Amino acid sequence: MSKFGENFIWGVATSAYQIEGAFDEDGKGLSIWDTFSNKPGNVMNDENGNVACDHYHMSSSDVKMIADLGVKAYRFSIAWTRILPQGYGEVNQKGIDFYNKLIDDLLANGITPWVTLYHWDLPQTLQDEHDGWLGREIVDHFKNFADICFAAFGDRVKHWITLNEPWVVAILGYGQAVFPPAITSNSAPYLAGHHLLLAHAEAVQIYRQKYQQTQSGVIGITNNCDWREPIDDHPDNIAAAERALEFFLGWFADPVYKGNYPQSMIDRVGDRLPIFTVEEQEMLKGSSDFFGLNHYTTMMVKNDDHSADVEQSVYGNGGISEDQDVILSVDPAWGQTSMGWSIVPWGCRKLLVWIANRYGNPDIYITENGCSFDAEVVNGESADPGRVEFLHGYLEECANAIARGAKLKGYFAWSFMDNFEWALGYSKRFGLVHVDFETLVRTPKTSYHWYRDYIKENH
Ligand code: PNW
Repeated sequence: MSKFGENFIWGVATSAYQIEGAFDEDGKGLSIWDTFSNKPGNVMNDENGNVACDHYHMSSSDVKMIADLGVKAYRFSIAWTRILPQGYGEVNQKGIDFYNKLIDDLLANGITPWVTLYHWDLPQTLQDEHDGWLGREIVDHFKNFADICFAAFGDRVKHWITLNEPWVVAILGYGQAVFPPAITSNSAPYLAGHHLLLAHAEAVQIYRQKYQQTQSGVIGITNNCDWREPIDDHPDNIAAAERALEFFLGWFADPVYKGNYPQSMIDRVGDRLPIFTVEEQEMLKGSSDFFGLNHYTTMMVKNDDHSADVEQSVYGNGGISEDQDVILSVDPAWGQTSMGWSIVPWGCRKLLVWIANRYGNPDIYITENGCSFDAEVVNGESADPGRVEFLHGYLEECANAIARGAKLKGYFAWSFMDNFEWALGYSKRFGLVHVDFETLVRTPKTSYHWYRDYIKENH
């Protein structure tokens, strides 16, 4: 038997805004990412997702390339504004048609769709009318959108992910102003996060009440988390690393598995952290059929005793660091991707084991893991040895986590193809497939061939 166990699910992942393009076609409304990226100064080189990979027009051939890769699962997201141009109101049939065709194409090719309902592209109308995720109203709007998707696609879609990375939405959108709605605050992230959690729970509740019995699918949430390694074995630093994980993953996973925020957050954030009612706690607890995890990197943690003035990097530093009293750093010996994220495969193993221990050994799916590296296309070949090494290292540590008892059941490489990397535009390439953004020609990279062989060997 393979070291990944029987029926391990091999996949690749993408998201709507990052690949689809056709931003205003066939009745689609504008999302906060359309608006944000079309304003100068927000995205590197003023790039946007107006065309992106033009997947909207090329989905049939993209599905063929996914099938040729040998994966049996494909994770993509539905653009809320294709289905409901304003976020609510009348359904746009052309949007439904697009995803119907994609789903049918996938199934015809033996690929199981894993569908994310929210990968950051909030309808601009809801942003304007309710302050986005700061308004409690978004919870009901999301529930309504989810309901429509279950009804339209649930006869064929059996794997649902409500939200992608609420931590990123809250911190980068409402704390550090890197993503829309570009707010800088040390309290807004906690309010946005609170509504994100409630929206997730409401969507799950409606799925379970109206659809799960007849459609027999599963539903969960995907959270992102880095590993946090204590810088040494001083008890203060060990405690600080644990706290950093609680502020990162515990923030969103504790409510889903235990019904409330981690005590460390309740104690430290104080009245900036909203409180769940007893009914909300009940609704949240157990609201995920599996543990979705996006994992990219590792940082070291030292307890911040405020003896020194430490300058911390902003993007992706692990949240609001003053609430955590942690000082993050990286080991200069670690390799780095072109994103500047450290390559630390053993961090992935430690995180998987940490999740298994903290959350009662749930089924875990890595719904994203990967790296950005540049690749040159020479004679129709695109070489990316760094990505091969990265994926190999991380997958071997996934197997090690399984050997230690973690129930990792599947792995989705991020990403199927190069795409719009949010505020960094097209400058970062995460794909197994190279995309020439001038011609939109796709070329498999070395990593594509490597992943195909690796899956075959470990089946
Ligand atoms: C994830 N951080 O984003 C997203 O789910 C993808 O859409 C994205 O392309 C991919 O990872 C690579 O960035 C993240 O700051 C963005 O820790 C930022 C962070 C983590 C994940």
